[in-house]
Amino acid sequence: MKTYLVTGGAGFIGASFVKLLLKQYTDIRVVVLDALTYAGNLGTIVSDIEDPRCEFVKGDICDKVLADELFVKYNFNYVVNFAAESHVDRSIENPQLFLITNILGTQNLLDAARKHWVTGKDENGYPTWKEGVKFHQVSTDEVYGSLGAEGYFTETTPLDPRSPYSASKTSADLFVQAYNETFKMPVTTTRCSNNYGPYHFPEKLIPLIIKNILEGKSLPVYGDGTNVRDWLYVEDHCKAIDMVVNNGRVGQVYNVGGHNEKQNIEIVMLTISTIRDLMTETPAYREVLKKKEIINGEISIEWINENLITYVADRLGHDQRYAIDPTKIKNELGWVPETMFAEGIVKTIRWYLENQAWVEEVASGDYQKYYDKMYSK
Ligand code: NAD
Ligand code: TDX
Repeated sequence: MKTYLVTGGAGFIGASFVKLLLKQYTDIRVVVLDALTYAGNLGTIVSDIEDPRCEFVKGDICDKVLADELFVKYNFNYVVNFAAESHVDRSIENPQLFLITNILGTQNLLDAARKHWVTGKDENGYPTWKEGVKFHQVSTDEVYGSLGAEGYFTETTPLDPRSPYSASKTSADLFVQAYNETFKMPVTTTRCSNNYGPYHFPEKLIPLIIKNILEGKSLPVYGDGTNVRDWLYVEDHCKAIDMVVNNGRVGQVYNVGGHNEKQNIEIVMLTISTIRDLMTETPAYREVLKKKEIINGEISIEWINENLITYVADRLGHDQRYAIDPTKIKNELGWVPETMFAEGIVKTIRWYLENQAWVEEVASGDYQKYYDKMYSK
């Protein structure tokens, strides 16, 4: 039986990974360590932690004593580190928190793993490691910086982070590589493009646009809306991580992306048209609209159109374009994205229309203060 420590497993991607593990493997134990910050929500994994194979621990990845206790108690085979402060806009408001969680937190986990996984020394003085253990770091394409109109990020593209968020993720990646070089620690890293799908916190572009449409609010597009992101359905990302944890070569970085580049303005337009299509096809979905205009006895959706779009001040240091070349993971491990964007966006929007209770729960409290502060500028 393999025991996984999944940090940040109550967040968007970590939760999807926990669900994938429990679905895919019977003989498994999953320990979720999550501090339940504003971005973490137990409601996302409530059915998973009821499973006897899964345990939830509320705690901080920076907590040395806790990390030690967990390694002693559970004897992990794998650490998969999702826990992070993940929002670029928040990193512009409060960079220090990103250094603490993303860099110090990762280094604390690396040290706990080193303490518990090292078995001795080889003839050159390097640590020797327990059989089959691995530390996997979940990273991002943002470490490579920003592209012009052409080209793709490969694993050998020089690191060039430009936001406090990406600088902190890059530093964490470098620590992971340094532990591999210095201590021969068995590590792998994945660098993925923008994810979308269910349980995505509504401060990120796609869920924010969906939420605002349902509330009849304007749709804030930063700058001129031409910035390009490379979108990948969250389950495809998790499948890639699972493949790399199991079969990725130690010490290697794998880029993960689905060749699905879109300008932000296209994403916003597509979200508008998909919501309209779904509400035309299934009029019952109109019930979730907070803005209910009744025309001829029917809830109208005529007002859901591009007039809702508002161009707002650009993000400081806004990266223009991200695009991933996933050749390495495809050739070495056979990973390919399975959910095309046209299908994934419909699945995602349907999920939001059917899970408004989740949105309302995560968006209560601090979220409203954050939204008012960010979008009143
Ligand atoms: P998220 O913000 O939705 O979730 C982060 C989770 O980490 C939350 O559950 C939060 O409570 C937890 N957390 C935060 N600080 C913690 C701490 N100190 N100790 C323990 N838990 C803590 O983020 P996400 O979008 O799911 O991203 C997960 C990982 O994937 C991150 O490392 C991120 O950098 C990376 N990533 C994200 C994307 C994307 O598009 N969202 C793309 C590529 C890589
Ligand atoms: O209101 C908005 N309006 C807007 O135009 C928001 C929230 C975003 N945007 C733009 C900024 C970006 O160009 O949309 C694009 C996507 O923005 P985010 O959803 O904030 O994602 P991004 O900054 O690209 O970062 C995401 O992908 C890489 C994740 O949040 C990171 O954790 C991941 O590493």
